[in-house]
Amino acid sequence: MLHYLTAGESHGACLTAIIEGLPAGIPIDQADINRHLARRQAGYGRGGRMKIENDKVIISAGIRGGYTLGSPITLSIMNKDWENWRHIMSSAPDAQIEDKKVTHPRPGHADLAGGIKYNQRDLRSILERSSARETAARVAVGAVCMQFLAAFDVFITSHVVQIGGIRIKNTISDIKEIAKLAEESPVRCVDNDATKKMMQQIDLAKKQGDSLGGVFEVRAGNIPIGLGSHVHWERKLDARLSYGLMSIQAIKGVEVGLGFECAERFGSRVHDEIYYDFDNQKFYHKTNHAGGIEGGMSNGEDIILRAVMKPIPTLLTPLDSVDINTKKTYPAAKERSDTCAVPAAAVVGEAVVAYELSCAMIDKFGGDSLSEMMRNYKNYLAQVEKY
Ligand code: EPS
Repeated sequence: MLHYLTAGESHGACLTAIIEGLPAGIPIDQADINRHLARRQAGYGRGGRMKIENDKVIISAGIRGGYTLGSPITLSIMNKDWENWRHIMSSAPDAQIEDKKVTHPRPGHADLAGGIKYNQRDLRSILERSSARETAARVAVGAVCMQFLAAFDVFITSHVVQIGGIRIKNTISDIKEIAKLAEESPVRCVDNDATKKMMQQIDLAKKQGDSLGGVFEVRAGNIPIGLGSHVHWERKLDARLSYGLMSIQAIKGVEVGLGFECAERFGSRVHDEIYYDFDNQKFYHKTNHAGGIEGGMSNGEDIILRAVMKPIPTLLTPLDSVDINTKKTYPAAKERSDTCAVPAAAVVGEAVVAYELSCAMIDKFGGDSLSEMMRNYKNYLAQVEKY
């Protein structure tokens, strides 16, 4: 079973992730992990923090000579901003925790519920961990998972389909084309006109001390038929992918394929008709409204998932809140933050999808080494071909 854990506070010394359960023999390219970390830092609408950080991974366990050992993999990312915060965030008893103390919880953030639940009177002790800074660790984990999946030619990408009221009109079906165009846009949007309008909306939100959310789409291609299972709720691939996406900070909803649009259509315009390609001896669907998943299992088409991110709760023109000590009304705490982080969230979305697909691949073809898994995988493909 594959599993990972992350640790680290937003302004603490570093973020750490431990991945357990990947097979031995996966080639790991550290530069490629750093490439994904840089992609997550980018995106129009990010705030001052990203000018401070330059996320780079440190690998301290589980990889030798460029290959996984099958043992737990430890990844760390240092927080450069730690230098400015060490007196406040230090683990030593003399930490100056009174500096930057937060007592006015931000509506929409974890501050109030977390403060009450963990019985903390400085809400910084909550917000430091609930911060989306943690997603840097998840992207490092996802980048390792992507390198594992690349051995099976699985390809994952993402693009932004909506920011505020601006939504792209036309969709592109070619996954590699989506990847190329998204990478060229400051907001990861494949439509040039929408890109400009999204950037204008972000400028407007920034000017008003406000924030903006949006919708991103993650796609995964070359997925073998039969990942996940119909037999039990917790093995359903769409359920597992949705769980992963919903666990990203600020994500409020997930769609698979047509998603909520299914409600508007007759069944005949929702379900994807099945055909057989005699030349290549394989089943296929002409449409992909199901987003590559039927009955909780991959059906061989591209997996298409969308997630909605709410606007970031830290507002420079703050909403009303209450001081947790005096109980009087005050403006919510103001923290330096991002105006819009939907393009970054899309990169995090790729990472969690890579992790969930890696889990499903290991469940189905699992072995202690990549070569053992590859034998299982190829045997299965031969079985599928004969079906
Ligand atoms: C975040 C607030 C901002 C973001 C941060 C998430 O950080 P700071 O409070 O240091 O300005 O930049 O995101 C990151 C640091 C990151 O790496 O994504 C928050 O409150 O969630």
